[in-house]
This record gives sequence, structure tokens and C-alpha cells, in this order.
Amino acid sequence: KKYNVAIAGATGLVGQTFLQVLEERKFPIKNLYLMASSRSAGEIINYRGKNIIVEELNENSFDKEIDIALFSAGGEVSKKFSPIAASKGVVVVDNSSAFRMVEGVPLIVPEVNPEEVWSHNGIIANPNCSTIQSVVPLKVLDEKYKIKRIVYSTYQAVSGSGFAGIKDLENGLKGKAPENYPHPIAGNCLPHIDVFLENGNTKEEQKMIDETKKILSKDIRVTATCVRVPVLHSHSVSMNLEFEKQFDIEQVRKDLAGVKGLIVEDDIKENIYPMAVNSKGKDEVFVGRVRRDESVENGLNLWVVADNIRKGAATNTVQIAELLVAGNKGGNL
Ligand code: 11C
Repeated sequence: KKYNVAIAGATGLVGQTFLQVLEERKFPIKNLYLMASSRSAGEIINYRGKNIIVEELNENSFDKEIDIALFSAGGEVSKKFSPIAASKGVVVVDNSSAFRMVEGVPLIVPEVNPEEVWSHNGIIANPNCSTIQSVVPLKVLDEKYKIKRIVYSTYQAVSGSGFAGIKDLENGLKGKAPENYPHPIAGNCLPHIDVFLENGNTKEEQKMIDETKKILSKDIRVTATCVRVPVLHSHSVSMNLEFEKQFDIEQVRKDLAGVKGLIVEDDIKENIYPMAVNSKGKDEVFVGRVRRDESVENGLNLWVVADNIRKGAATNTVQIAELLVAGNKGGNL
């Protein structure tokens, strides 16, 4: 069976990557509709040799027969148009933060909680990029050793801010002032991703905290510091974990090696560990620097890297759509 698929936000960085990933993974598409704001409407995008005109996303966009819509057009656009699409029988997989924490909206990382996809009421949320790559190694470790506390410290690429972030870094390297960030990102680290909240966390930090608990279905103690670094592609996350149960470090390496979609790169004698430059363009999550934190009982440190636009956004969204398609036994998705 083939499906009618729409992409909302088709001209953005994630939207463009949706197209690449759908093509690479041979997603069973009957008709593909590309949608964007009026600014981009009329642009022509080639998909598998066919020119498709980008339509303006509006209230009537979902009147035609569409099975699945992949949204990556920002939270406000999702809030407005995802419910309209869902009310017309479309299943929306939304990459924005608009519905992630809404009760009844599944928040899915296919390696972690694929079965929850079926509890949807028309909208399924794709988590924040830094959360996605972080929870992939956590499920097996929680099942075996019971996580007590997580400390995340992130090193996030400018592509997390879309084309505007990339432009700020490229221009900054030529000595130009930033337009997207409040300070230069070239030669700098900004402990500031998204807006600041009442409790002093940034929204990005709060997303990692809240989304981790929702995806793992567990009220774990989590804290995060999220930092924008002058890297073009791929986020890196240092994870400090504390477990209730004892563990054997060699067994932990084996546990991680057994996780689908996770690649262990950990040979310090050969200077092998995950790096942003190597994970660019890949769909897997990479983990290394697997070692005991000797300052606490049952403490573990990990270094986790993934392409934020692929596994952190487009690939994870398409994988969610693949779950729907694989589990569809002829009825509605
Ligand atoms: C960043 N993580 O790197 C953000 C981008 O909630 O989907 C994605 C924001 C989100 O800036």
C-alpha cells in the first residue's frame, strides 16, 4: 500500500531533510504534497525526478486525501494547523514542541517506546533533538540498573537553529556580527538555547528534563545545561548517570552494543570516540567514553553524539511514520 503524504515546512532545513530521508528509505508514497508559508509558496522542489510546486499552508490544505503529514514549521504553525489536519483524518507527526507535553499525545523515539504510537488521537510528537539522542542509550540501562539521576551537558550545533544558525556561524567566521544569536557564536560557546524560563533553565534544558521523563515513563531526577557551540552539524551530549543497582562496566558496553540504532565507538587507546564531524549525515546515535563516575556509587559517564537534523529530527519523524505504516493492517493509521 502507498500513502498520500504532506510535508508542512517543506522549504526549511528539516523539511528538506524529510525529503532526503523519505527518498533514501523508500517510504511508500502515492502523492506528495509540499506546504510552506506564503513566503515560500510557488517554489519548485524536485522529488525523485518530479517537480512539485510548494503550496501555501492554509485551513484548506488538508481537504484533499492525505494519510500522513510531517510537520516542521515551528510551534505556532503546528498549534494552528495540526489540529485542523487531524480533524480531517490525517495523522500528523509533529517535529515542533507544541504538543510534546500534552497528555494523550504520544512522544516517540522508535528505539525506546514504539508501542505508544498507537495511542494517538491524530497527532504524534517528535521529541527535541537533544532528547532523542540522549534517550536511545538510556532505555536498556534503566531496565537493567534503574536510573536514579541524570545530568545532561550538551554541546549543540548551530544547525539546531536552522539556516539562520548556520548563517550566523559562517558570517561570524568572516568577522560579521550575529543576526540570529544574541552574541557571536564563532569562537564562542553560548549557555543559552531558546528562551529563559522563570526557574532559570532555558526552554531547551526544560525540554530535555520533561521529555526524558515522558519518553521513559518515569519520574527520574534530571537536570541539564544546554550550550550552543560553533559546530555546524551534530549535537554532542555528556551524560552523567547514577543507578540504583550495581553494574559491571564491560557488561554496560555489551548492553549498549545491543541497542538497535546505537553504535558504540569507544577505544581510547586508538583515540576513538564519537565526534560530531563523523556522525554528520548518519541516522544512528553514537556512544563512547563509557566509564565509571568514581565520585558516586553506581555512577556512569557517557558521551553521545548524533546528527541533530537527521536522527534528531527528520529521520526520527520518518521512523515514526514507518511505524504507522508497518502496523497498519488496512484500516486507518
Ligand atoms: C536546537 N534543539 O538545537 C533545538 C532545535 O524543540 O524541536 C529544536 C527545537 C525543538 O536549537
